[in-house]
Amino acid sequence: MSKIAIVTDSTAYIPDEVRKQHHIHIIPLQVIIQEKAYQEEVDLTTADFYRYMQSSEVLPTTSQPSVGAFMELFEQLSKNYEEIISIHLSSAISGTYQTAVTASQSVDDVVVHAVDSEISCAPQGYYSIEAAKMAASGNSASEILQRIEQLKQETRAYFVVDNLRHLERGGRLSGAQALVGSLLQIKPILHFEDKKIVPFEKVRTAKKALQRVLSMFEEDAKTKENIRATVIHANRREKAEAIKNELQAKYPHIDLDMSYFGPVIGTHLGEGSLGLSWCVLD
Ligand code: MYR
Repeated sequence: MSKIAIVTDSTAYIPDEVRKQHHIHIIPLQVIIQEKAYQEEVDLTTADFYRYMQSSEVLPTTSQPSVGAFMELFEQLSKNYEEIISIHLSSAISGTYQTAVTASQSVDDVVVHAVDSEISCAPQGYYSIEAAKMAASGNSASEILQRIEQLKQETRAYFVVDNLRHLERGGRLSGAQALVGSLLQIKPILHFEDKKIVPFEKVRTAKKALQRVLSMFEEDAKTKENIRATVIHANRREKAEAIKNELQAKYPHIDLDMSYFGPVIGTHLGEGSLGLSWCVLD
């Protein structure tokens, strides 16, 4: 067994079998529905969450894991590991990373390296899987942390929401003044800049927004050899599958995958959102 444990939070949406295969430990964030807190994908499935969103007027909110939950996990891992690398969603959209830092200062017998992924979802999952593979191959924590920093530089991620009101309501959209007055008429392409979610480009229709994201991807796909990409969807499996199949047929050399926006991220993006992330590996 490796001396380094890899922890990430539930918003990486790593499938169970992959998580087990790579011994990745997950700390769940929570969705609050009518004053009741649910740990996502522990006591609320993604399917049940979207069913709830379709049928209820009362919209959910979210919350980060508690310091106590982090401490309990870190203490448990300290029995079998010397170090922990704990990788979390961007610190500008959630207090999860900061909570991991706080908990890390209160546990003995194990060195915890908290990492701000500066993003979330599939890219965060990818960093965690890479970290777990490296840990299993005997790499040191500093080698793994360095690799994550490199992967951050190599990652592109763009997403388009069906309706901006969820991001607005949750206060997770920065630079929204650029969109004032046109919130309902446009489908902005969003991305992360300096850890925050900001509009990348204003586009009139969802179709055009998606075309623009695909064309940015294709610029890399046509010229770069080693690319790993993920189509991400908020309860739009068929559309995501169609995009994935189309891209795979055009670019067979690319390692293409599909993932989803689960309950916590779905609360802030809303059903129907689509994203594409890719990493240009050297
Ligand atoms: C919390 O309550 O701490 C969780 C807040 C989560 C905010 C999520 C905002 C949307 C993130 C979109 C990620 C797209 C990655 C490709």
